[in-house]
Amino acid sequence: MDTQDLCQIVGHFSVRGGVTGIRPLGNGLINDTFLVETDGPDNYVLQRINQSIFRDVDLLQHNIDCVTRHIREKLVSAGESDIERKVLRFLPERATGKSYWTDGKQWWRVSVFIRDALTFEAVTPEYARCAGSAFGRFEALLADLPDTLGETIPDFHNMELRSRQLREAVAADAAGRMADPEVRSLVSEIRALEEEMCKAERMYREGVLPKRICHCDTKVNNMLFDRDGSVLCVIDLDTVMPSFVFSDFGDFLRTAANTGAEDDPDLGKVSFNMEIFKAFAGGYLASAGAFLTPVERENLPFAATLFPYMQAVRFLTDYLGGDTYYKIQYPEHNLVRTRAQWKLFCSAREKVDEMAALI
Ligand code: GN1
Ligand code: MG
Repeated sequence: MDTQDLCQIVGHFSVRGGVTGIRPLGNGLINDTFLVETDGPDNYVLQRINQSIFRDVDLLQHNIDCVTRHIREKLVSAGESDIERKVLRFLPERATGKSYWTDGKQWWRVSVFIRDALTFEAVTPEYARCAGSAFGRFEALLADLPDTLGETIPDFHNMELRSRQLREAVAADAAGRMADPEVRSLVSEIRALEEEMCKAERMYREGVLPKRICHCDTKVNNMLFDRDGSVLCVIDLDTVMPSFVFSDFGDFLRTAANTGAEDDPDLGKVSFNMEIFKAFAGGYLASAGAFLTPVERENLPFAATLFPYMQAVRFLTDYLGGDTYYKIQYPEHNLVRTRAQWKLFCSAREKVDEMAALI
């Protein structure tokens, strides 16, 4: 797709000013994202929604419209300043007024690019504390959302489902990768802990663990920071849906507390950083502490292990299935990601007692 085509797509939305440039933005693994520069007052973010993953784009955009409207109203009634930098604004499509445009084959949306914001792949403890309090606040802001949100990916963070998908991928062995002894040993190490790692779903069935509206993709690079370290805005709202609070707590730490990269080929660099845990948990408990139940609170260390575990399961499932879900840069990428997430999980698991003491 060239700049001219992208320009035409942008033309379906009511952008202000003329487009002066379009270039790829960020490194998300699912959607395609571009920065649209203009000679008008704002720049924009153009995204192609991955419709093989988000099957119901109407529902997806309905969720996003509800969430952004609700947060905006709350910020206005709290008398906040600089609101345009604190919540995303999606542009209406000119003909339909909807927040997306489709030609029936591809789905696109445009939001206003938030100025002077910083993104990170790794954070300092100080930024982690701010992020913790931002996520607690995000969940608190959405606690009284009047609209019903659908699950844009049903059972997205359901560990029982993810385990079943791994078992199915092992049985099907679609890409013939089970022949590799390393893969077989990863599968058996992962599966040995399956029961233990599916405890949230059991607690939910027993009625002792609630679902709340969560973000469900709290990777550190889904947050926009201001220069002073405070979190301006939480982005990437595709997966906002009812889930356990473990989702947001665990997925942030999975990325931020990793001393290496998500896909680090050097496992020596990967470990779970307790300084980040301490700062993030401190910030989170300061803003979410009031609504968390004792069961939620005491399982936060479990959440810190659950997400590297779940991500290892998801990357390995995709590897076994022939790399159909996550974008990859080289053939073994999903295996390298699996190894790194597994290493991170093992490191976090060694530290759960220490985490519990801090909580
Ligand atoms: C995907 O879109 P992105 O890159 O922020 C994925 C997350 C994974 C993450 C792993 C819809 O997030 O669940 O944790 O990759 N999103 C979806 O990096 O599957
Ligand atoms: Mg993202």
